[in-house]
Amino acid sequence: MVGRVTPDTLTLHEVHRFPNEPVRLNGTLHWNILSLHQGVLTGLKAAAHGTDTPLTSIGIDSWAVDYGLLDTTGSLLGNPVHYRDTRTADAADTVSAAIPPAALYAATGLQHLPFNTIYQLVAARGTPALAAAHRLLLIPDLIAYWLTGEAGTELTNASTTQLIDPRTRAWSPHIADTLGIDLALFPPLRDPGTPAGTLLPDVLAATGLAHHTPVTAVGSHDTASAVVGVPATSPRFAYIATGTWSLAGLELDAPVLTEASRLANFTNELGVDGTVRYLRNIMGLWLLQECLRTWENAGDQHHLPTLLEAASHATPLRSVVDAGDPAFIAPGNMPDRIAAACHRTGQPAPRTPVETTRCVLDSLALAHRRALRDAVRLSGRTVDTVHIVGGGAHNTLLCQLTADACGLPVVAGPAEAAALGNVLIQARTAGTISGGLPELRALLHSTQPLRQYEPTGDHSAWDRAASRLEGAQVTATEE
Ligand code: LRH
Repeated sequence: MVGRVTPDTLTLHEVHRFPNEPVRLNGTLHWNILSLHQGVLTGLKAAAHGTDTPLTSIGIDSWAVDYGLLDTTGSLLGNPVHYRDTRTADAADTVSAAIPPAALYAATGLQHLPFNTIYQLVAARGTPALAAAHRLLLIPDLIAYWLTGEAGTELTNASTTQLIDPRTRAWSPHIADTLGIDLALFPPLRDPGTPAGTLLPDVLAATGLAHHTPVTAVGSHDTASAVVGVPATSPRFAYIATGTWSLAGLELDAPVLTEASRLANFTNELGVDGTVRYLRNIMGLWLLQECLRTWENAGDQHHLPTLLEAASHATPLRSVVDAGDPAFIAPGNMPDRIAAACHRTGQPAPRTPVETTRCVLDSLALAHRRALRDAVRLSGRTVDTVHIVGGGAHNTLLCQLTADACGLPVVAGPAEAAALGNVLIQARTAGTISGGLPELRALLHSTQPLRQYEPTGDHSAWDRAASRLEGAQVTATEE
């Protein structure tokens, strides 16, 4: 994506898009990291050729928690493992035997997600790759290293490792020591808005970019950049960054580390400009993507817009599932898992792809409502507007259902909030624009197309649907 920024204009232009297809090898799900790096180089080349002015800067963001290991010569020790791989299945027990969950939450403020980096590192203990590792680089830091030869650990993404103390915004040596994790593997922390090196000669040759093109550290966690990209005009906003995941919550200036917050499985990830992203992970459109993949593998191809249109006329709230349930994390037959979850909670299983789609969207809207209500209750803040950013902002049914479920107006867009948030931090670092997050958001608000949804319908229907899941959700939280 190439962004063009002035103090009162902001445009984004897609110059290259490439697939990100994980590969299962020897029973382990990997990222195809070299193909992703090649996609980055091709994209940079397209960016270099597509503009008449040299690029001011490059910023990198990606999904969180995953990492590559390098040996002493800087060579990659194997393909990074995908966070949806099941290798962490037993790691939570190992970790909680060493550090009680309440103590881990008090120290790190992270919700329990089975794939947080600490669980991956505990699962990788004793492997030859970890034994040989000299350095660990989170995915965007790995790409930055390959572009510049300079190694750093960008802070917003570092906070998803569960090895950072959200009060000090620094490593938590006690947690690392107790779990036998060597913090020296991580290169020094760097803040968004700081230099991250200039391009290596082979990158210049492959892309045609100008010498000294700087790489700038941005919110390298995609969700951190997406939250920068929320076009809020008042401080009383909630956000839902929807794409593969729905990340629903609030922006705070200090973490909430209470026991109630832990039991509600809320996370305190670190944001740009000293903020905290207080949110819960909800399965997101992954549920639907994985259904489509399952149907397609069975020879039953569906056109998403047609399916969504039909789902908008399907019976509302016929059955709902807990869209926060970790049982949906791994790839595999999603329609069957959804049907099984409906049976478990005494509801009719969806019978057709249209009914499954409606069940997914109703369930996501219900989970959005629950997360935002919990966030308000646990933080003591009030909310008057919900912003939906990310790919899900294009999904009109999801946006309307979320407005209905939350009983609040929803402002949808921009879909490319992460790329915009990334570009804005680069532009501010380069001195093209100035100001804090409210000023950056004002620029987004005045330049990006947004769509507003007002809450409609019978609000009590959502209460009744929520009560169908309550028993199941309490059990999940207590576990
Ligand atoms: C979204 C995301 C999310 C993480 C998950 C691993 O892309 O970064 O914030 O929890 O991927």
